[in-house]
Amino acid sequence: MLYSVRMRAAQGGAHEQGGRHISGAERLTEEWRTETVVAEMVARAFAHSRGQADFINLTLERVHEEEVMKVPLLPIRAIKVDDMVAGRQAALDRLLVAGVTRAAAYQGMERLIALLDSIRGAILVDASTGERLAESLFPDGIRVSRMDIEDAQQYQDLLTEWGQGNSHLSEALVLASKVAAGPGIMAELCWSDDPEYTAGYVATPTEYCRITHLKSYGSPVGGRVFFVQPGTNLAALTTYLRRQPVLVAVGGKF
Ligand code: WAQ
Ligand code: MG
Repeated sequence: MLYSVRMRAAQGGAHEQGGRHISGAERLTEEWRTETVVAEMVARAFAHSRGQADFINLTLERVHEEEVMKVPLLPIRAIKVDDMVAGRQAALDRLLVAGVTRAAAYQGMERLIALLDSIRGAILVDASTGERLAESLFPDGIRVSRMDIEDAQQYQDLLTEWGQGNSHLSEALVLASKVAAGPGIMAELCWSDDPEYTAGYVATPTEYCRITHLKSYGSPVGGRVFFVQPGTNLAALTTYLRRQPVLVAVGGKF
């Protein structure tokens, strides 16, 4: 039996009361592991480099196996750059290759750069115009949840083989694999909100392109932008992102 376990932590009160977002996490885990997963999440919320949380929301929900969809793990491409400027240029190039227009790629990136502080969820943007979508429904962005890796041991072995042991990458790659399989997603742009973590990525339905510098060291502002094909059914897409249980399979064929 599977449980969806979700955590969001804030400082200065709950998110919905104007608290500052500190951290979040989401897992889809076997029932027998839920206590361990909850303990890990609480520890993470209390010891985050963005600050001390004073509000933590934990949600546990049973998920029926027959609702679970499987999607493939995206392969990783690594791009090493010397600094943030080169990294952002590389990211724009990848977005164009993915079919996002130049205007939308710039505007999407500008929306992340313009954030004064990190918000909880991802910003949806039209991949043709750069216009923000579904903002009134989701002013704090869309929080993707109910996803996990199917086989944690196999995944860990694979990441070790690739020389990529860190938890930022392992979590981001699972999230990006779910997002990339979403109906109407053309690309995702992300960089971390952890001050000491400058890496980010552009993901498309065919690859996760990891870029070593997408923001300056010390900045607590990160975020995600999802570029959406014009004409996409937004209700179907946001429901998929927020609610569809997804297990990401290593090396699967779908
Ligand atoms: N759904 C939607 N948006 C999210 C979610 C989610 N589940 N989790 C985080 N975000 C948004 C939110 O605005 C965060 O402030 C922002 O993304 C960054 O989240 O080495 O660490 O968890 O290849 O800080 C990418 C590079 C690391 C990894 C990403 O993101 C690598 C990272 P963070
Ligand atoms: Mg973070």
